[in-house]
Amino acid sequence: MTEFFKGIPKIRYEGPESTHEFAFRHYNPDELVMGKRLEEHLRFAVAWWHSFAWQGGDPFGGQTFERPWFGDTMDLAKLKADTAFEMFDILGAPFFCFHDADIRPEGTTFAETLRNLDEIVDYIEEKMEKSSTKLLWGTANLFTHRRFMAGAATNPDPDVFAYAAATVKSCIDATMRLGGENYVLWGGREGYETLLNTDLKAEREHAGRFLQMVVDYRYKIGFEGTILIEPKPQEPSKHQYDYDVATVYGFLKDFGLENEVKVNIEQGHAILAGHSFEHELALAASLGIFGSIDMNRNDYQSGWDTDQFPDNVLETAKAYYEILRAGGFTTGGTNFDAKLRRQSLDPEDLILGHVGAMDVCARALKAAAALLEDGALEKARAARYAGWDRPEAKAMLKDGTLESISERVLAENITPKPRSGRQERLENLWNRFV
Ligand code: XUL
Ligand code: CO
Repeated sequence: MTEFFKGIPKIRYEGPESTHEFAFRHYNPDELVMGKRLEEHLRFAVAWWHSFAWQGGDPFGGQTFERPWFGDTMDLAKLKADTAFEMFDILGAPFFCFHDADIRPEGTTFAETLRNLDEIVDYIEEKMEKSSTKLLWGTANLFTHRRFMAGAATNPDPDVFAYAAATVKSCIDATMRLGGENYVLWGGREGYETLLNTDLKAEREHAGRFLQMVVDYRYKIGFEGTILIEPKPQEPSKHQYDYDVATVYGFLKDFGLENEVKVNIEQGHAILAGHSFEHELALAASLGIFGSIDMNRNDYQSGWDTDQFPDNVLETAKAYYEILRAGGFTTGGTNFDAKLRRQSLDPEDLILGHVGAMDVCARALKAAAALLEDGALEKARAARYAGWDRPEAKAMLKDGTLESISERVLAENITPKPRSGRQERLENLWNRFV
């Protein structure tokens, strides 16, 4: 045992009346919701980067956190892993997620970096044998090091493309060894700072070819997890190619990958793209590419990707409603891509940030399930489209032409009668369930 979380108890469900800080009030992993345990619905994951690697910096100031594992040696990387697994245990977290750079120090050569990764993956593998926490997904950090400043797969320099491909290969290998259920690609620097120096067509084609190689490799080694792209419109790039779900879908279609790759949708990224989280989820589900979520919240005033823990039950409930309507998670889950505020220095803050977020998600999922089971919203939605069940409406879609439809409109003197969309009534309905 490390000393880091000393004195912090294992978090247990105590019910909504509990006033104990270190307890769940709403997240009871064993509670049955729509016939499934809450833990299996939500599939919570802790993000290694925000919880253990991030040092508290912001654009105006550096490190605020002091952690005993900060530093670049393998021993410290192991101490970090020890502490991480202690936190997973305290929270009862079923999953975690990582980037290569979160778990191992960078070597002076690529070969040394690979050796470091291998050694820490061995170490994590041993820890996982004694733990019930599994790997939701792994990914490669292709954005922090200066070699990636102009992109990874979309870099003008083919040597960087090669370095990125070799890195992703090592990270898929690591993810597979640790039994990961998904592999994520987030292209933070796959975009541009200025169009003035950018060959947009070439960069997009290189990114498509790169993704085809990822999919080929996954079949080659028999990795059974889901490959996920995580859309984000900008930040750190001025413009990112994986802008939002619709853009990613167009990109996948273009490269013949729409049945191979799904999306990992992040609340804060949806907001940055000018969408709601539920919009991105509903669209992905309707396109058949919904995979997983990164749960957090952005500050609506600052306009940055602030990656805060979620605290808004209604907003979160609307998201889980779309997820449940789509049939729930399969390989995906709820990854807390969320970090402490830079003044939250204490080990307790790290635990309580997650406890609160897990409770918010549990409340939200239960409200969403109750509304879905009640059926009122789906009934109202179906009633709004009921006209499309009429034979002439079906025939119009099937073999209609502009001429045949025009003849029918004249012959039957069709005069549409506007009907209320009933938005306020449906909004009031949500209030009954949250
Ligand atoms: C960045 C972000 C990443 C990805 C993984 O905004 O969300 O942490 O989730 O690379
Ligand atoms: Co994310």
